[in-house]
Amino acid sequence: MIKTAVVIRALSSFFYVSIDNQIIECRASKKLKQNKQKIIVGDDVEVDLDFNYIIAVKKRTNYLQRPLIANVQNCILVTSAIEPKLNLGLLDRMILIMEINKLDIIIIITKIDLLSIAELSSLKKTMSYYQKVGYTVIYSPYDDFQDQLNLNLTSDKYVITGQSGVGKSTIINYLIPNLDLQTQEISRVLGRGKHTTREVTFYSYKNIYLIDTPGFSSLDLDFKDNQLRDNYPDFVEYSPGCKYKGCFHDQEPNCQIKKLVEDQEILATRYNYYIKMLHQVRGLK
Ligand SMILES: Nc1nc2c(ncn2[C@@H]2O[C@H](COP(=O)(O)OP(=O)(O)O)[C@@H](O)[C@H]2O)c(=O)[nH]1
Ligand SMILES: [Mg+2]
Ligand SMILES: [Zn+2]
Repeated sequence: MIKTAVVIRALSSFFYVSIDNQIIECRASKKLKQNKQKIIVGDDVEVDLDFNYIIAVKKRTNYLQRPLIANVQNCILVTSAIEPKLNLGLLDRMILIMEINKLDIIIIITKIDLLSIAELSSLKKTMSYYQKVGYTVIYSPYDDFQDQLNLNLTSDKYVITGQSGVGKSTIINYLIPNLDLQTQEISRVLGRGKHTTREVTFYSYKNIYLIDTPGFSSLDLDFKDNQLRDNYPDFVEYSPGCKYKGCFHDQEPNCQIKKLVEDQEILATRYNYYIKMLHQVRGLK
């Protein structure tokens, strides 16, 4: 019998696929091996259940690199308000990677219970900027946290990513209570989590997959300066107001983006971090 399934785990030459709520260990068929067809997690495959062979890999709609995951359209970027302290540069970098890969973005800010009222209100003011850009922002833990998340989880696969210790496993536990994932104590000395999820892990939740990841690296910034510029939707929207077509909003005169930063219409942290990355990207070439 031949069935279609999603690869949820890849371990050297073994692939684990999910079929009818069962996880089945498979190998690649000889033909796939001969064709040097790569199989990665997230792939939609055809499985011959008589031999537990993967016999075909369907065309990927997209894939993310490091970690390699195929066919994802959505992501949940998790960042904590505190412990570890909110890092807007890191958030912008995660947003950028997802924008370049054309994923829809949900941002979850955790640990707001540890903030004072004043801190929370200042955080919300900052985050309202991101909402204005078009990202969904959800705060945790609030009583209606799960309802809000459910409302926003509509498609089939969500990669969850964020620094270690921000509360990714805690969120997955909220959503899938019988899973009982181990959460980690924060190592206060290092200011970051002790343990990291090293592997990409798929969790089935209702009719969707939540995919826990160790975070997407972009340390080598392997994109071009124009890709950087074109994946800030807030800059793209206003760049027709720049004097120069193709303005990078750096040294160019009469730049609308720089003006909007001065007028506090564009978040200065976001602009400053953009410039830093722009210079890095150009320096590397
Ligand atoms: N106070 C508070 N602690 C949280 C919250 N979310 C997670 N934590 C704690 O932060 C630590 C790290 O959480 P964990 O889910 O393991 O983070 P992960 O590394 O991103 O998976 C654990 O001790 C959690 O109990 C939250 O919203 N509020
Ligand atoms: Mg975890
Ligand atoms: Zn400009």
